[in-house]
Amino acid sequence: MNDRDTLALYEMAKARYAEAGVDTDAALAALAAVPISLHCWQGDDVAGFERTGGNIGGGLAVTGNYPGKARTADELRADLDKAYSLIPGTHRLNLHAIYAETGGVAVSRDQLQPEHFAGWIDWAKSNDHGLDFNPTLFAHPLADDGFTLSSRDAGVRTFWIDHCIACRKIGAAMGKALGTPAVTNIWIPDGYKDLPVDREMPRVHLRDALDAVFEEALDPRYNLDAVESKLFGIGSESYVTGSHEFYLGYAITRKKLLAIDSGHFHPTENIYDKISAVMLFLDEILLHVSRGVRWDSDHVVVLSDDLRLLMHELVHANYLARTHIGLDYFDASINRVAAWVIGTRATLQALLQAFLEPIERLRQFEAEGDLTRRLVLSEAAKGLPWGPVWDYYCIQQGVPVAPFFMHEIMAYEAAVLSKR
Ligand code: RNT
Ligand code: ZN
Repeated sequence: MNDRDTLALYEMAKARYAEAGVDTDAALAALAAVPISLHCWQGDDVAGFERTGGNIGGGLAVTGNYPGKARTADELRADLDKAYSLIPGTHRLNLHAIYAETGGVAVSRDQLQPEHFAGWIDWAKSNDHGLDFNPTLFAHPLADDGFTLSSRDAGVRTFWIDHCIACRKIGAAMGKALGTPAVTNIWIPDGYKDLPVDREMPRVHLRDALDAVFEEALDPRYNLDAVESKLFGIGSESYVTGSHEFYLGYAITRKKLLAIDSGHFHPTENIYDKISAVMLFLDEILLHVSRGVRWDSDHVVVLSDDLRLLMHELVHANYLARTHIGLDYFDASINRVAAWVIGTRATLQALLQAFLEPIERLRQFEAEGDLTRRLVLSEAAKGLPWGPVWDYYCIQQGVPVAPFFMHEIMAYEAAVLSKR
């Protein structure tokens, strides 16, 4: 198939959508305006550059040993450049504190400075990527017993409070340099493998520690704070301090962003139903789009019903301007550049499908109580030719259509990744 065929198919699809009352050109313009924050940690299995030889910890697990993972910041940036070149649109990068570039000098996490991210900021500026940021409260001796901000040890809490404060300032420096606020997201692994006797005390510590972290107000033009809940992790199966209820209450009372990760709820619980509930009480949210398979397994995001229903919410309840969309998964069993490209493209495809829904007619049936027609039309809409619209978008944005982007990834693997 060549570009001319893609264009001809697009014209047919456009006519078909017009019959359904949908403007495909408007949908593509809307899609082009939505940035996705790619997570740097897919490129090196959440290793970072501290080189302490410790475990990832934090109840996280990366499986697979596909060759070619990035070992340095330059390698990671080169891999990201390749990924962005195969994804339509302009997108962001989400960094973790362990990706600091300290010139071979060990810098304690509570001492990190914006200058340790100068390489990332320069790269982001020249490539038009906004940056987002995360303190790293795992893979560290002071996280080894499973507790950080909610530790019963005041010294441990202070270390992590100082790390989070340092990270907020780094986020603000990124936002100021790039002219778009960094979302600095705090996720902690804290929890117990077995049944605690006292479930309250760690949560009191966490509330107070977070209040200390956020004591200094930062300009929201530069930095936005988010807090991410979780249900359980490996080694924290019985209790997690930072549960959904904890952070929902915290985010509402402290006016923070709530980070909602699709893998952080019971396996049959879907985050798409949570958005319209929490948005009534919060200004903005951060999404970690992920895919749990039976547990919080962080599989590569694919175009699933869950993802489509999530994007339907953002688009049709008009939440896009209040939602920061990030990805969060790590698969070391496949080509890591492909993993970024597949997951980001799936996320964008789900968004496109939402923009292409015959929403007016669906709303009308719902308002009239004609639930049969609502179901008939939403099923029929699945068969509308969104694929040619997507392919046209790829051509328009100068990236290859699927599955042909794999040619470039295979060439990159042969020339670069396989030499590592
Ligand atoms: C862990 C959280 C968290 C991490 C990243 C690396 O369960 O989802 O967002 O995946 O910070
Ligand atoms: Zn997450």
